Amino acid sequence: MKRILVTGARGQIGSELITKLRDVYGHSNIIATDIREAEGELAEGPYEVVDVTDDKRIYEVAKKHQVDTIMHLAALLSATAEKMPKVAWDINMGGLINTLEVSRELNLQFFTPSSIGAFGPSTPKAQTPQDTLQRPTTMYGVNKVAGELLCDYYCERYGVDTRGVRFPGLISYVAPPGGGTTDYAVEIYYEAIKQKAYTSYIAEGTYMDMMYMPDALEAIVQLMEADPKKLVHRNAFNISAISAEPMDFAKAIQHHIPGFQISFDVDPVRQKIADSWPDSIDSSAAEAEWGFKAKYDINSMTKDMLEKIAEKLK
Ligand code: AKB
Repeated sequence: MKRILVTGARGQIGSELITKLRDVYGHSNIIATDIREAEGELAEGPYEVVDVTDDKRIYEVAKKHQVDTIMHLAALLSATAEKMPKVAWDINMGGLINTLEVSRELNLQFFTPSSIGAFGPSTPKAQTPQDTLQRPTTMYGVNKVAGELLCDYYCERYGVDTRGVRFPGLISYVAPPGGGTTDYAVEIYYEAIKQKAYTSYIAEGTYMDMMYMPDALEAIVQLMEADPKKLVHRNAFNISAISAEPMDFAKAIQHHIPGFQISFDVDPVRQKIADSWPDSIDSSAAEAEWGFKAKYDINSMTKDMLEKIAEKLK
């Protein structure tokens, strides 16, 4: 049975990952941590306030709770990182090396997500291969590529069992994403319910990979449980479910809300980031090495998102 310390527990992934891990491994075995105080369901289990730039605090909490795994989620996303590149470097790289060091010292298994942001304009755009050119042009992308390499380094050099995935834009209804380029694909569902209309900051025809949160959470658990002998890659696996542009979301929503209208007011900063990312990525290495398979497509995800958000906003 695992005992897992999760950083960034109040973020978009963390708030749902904690619930999933508590279901799989038992309530008391999941130590949620975040720079903010606990709120809602998170407060019902073990919880510690941890700033990931404070290496001593991470060590103290990991040791106190005798964890055997760290899932390190705390990070600034792409659009925020573009606004504050130096802060992004300090949090994203500082947090990563601190959690890797604690994993080395305490001999822990380690997971951290990379992203489609680890690719850049010179990367092949369609069905981006697992192993390919990675020359991103954003601070977030620079952090993600450096992070992938650092995780491989800790595995090779110190034998830390590091594993990761390159997440596409994640779509969920529990906690909002913050500061990402793909956030429009979450906002569109809330505005569909509230206003029957959405103004997209990403231009029509801009394809990016997306995934529904339940598939993302299942992928984390599956990868961490995978037989290490079968892993050729580690940091980080391409995983994908949906390649879509804003009109694809609009059409899927119109199926349930026929009067839904989409318009465009493009944000040049986030559009530039989106244009530098792949249109779709190839997940065949993840499928072959640990059995990754997404369950949700854009239609099944849209149905569930609209039902859940309507319920939430009642
Ligand atoms: C972002 O848009 O920054 C994230 C990501 C794709 O990593 N959602």
